[in-house]
Amino acid sequence: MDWHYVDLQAKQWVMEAGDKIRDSFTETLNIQTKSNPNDLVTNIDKEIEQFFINKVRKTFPNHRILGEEGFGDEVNTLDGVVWIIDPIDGTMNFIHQQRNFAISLGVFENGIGKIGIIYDVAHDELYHAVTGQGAFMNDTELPPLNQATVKESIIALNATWVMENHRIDHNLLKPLVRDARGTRSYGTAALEMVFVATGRVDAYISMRLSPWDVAAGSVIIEELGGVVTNLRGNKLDFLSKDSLLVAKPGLHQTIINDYLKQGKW
Ligand code: 2AM
Ligand code: CA
Repeated sequence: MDWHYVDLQAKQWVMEAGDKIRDSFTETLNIQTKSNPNDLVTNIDKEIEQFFINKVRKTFPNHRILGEEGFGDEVNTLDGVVWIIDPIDGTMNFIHQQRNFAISLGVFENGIGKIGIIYDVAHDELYHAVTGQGAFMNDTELPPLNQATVKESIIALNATWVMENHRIDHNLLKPLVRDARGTRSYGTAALEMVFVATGRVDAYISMRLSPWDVAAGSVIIEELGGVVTNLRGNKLDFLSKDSLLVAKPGLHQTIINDYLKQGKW
């Protein structure tokens, strides 16, 4: 597989999709709900996913596509080449803020991440990596991630997880929130992963994300020496929903050993 060619195509399509999304800012959105009243989708999410699917199918007819809005293939294995696409990650932000959302596109071969592209449309910042060839923000290569301590870290996480909720004991993350230098919440998993990649935050935690939320980000983070697992420290399978812990290398180990193994959940 000529990954350089696949990467060039993918980036070109992502930039085109970004133009379409920016054009939509002046249009009236058609907003619908999915699994619950706060789980939103718009006509733009659907149109952008279909745009990618048409491009991939025409150019790489043997590749399969796993897309959030369900216009791709029914993907139950990662055999062969699979594109994992979230046309808009952070749809609630897209609707309410017209910023803090991203296009997220990962390409995997036999379960191994090969290409990760995340486009922060509102800031025109394209984060991209081909495995083994470095990770970049626009044309600037990102440096490898350094070690960090909890007390000097900013940790991205949603306040939901320290409120009573039906996924974890809400007391589990309290010591980590207390010991960290600060916490932040952006509402877009793809950009929160990219913020770990650039060092704007040191770790990102979520209790439940889908493959399209994390596929591209994991390629970029791992290229920089960061660590991507679920909260038990196990690798993700990119086929099912899972929890997520993304962090700088030593910090990841510390969070698992000193905080997450202590709690019952
Ligand atoms: P989305 O905007 O593509 O739905 C918000 O905290 C982050 O979690 C976003 O990346 C959002 O992706 C994702 N998210 C929101 N609801 C979700 C759900 N029910 N399952 C998995 N991920 C979700
Ligand atoms: Ca989405």
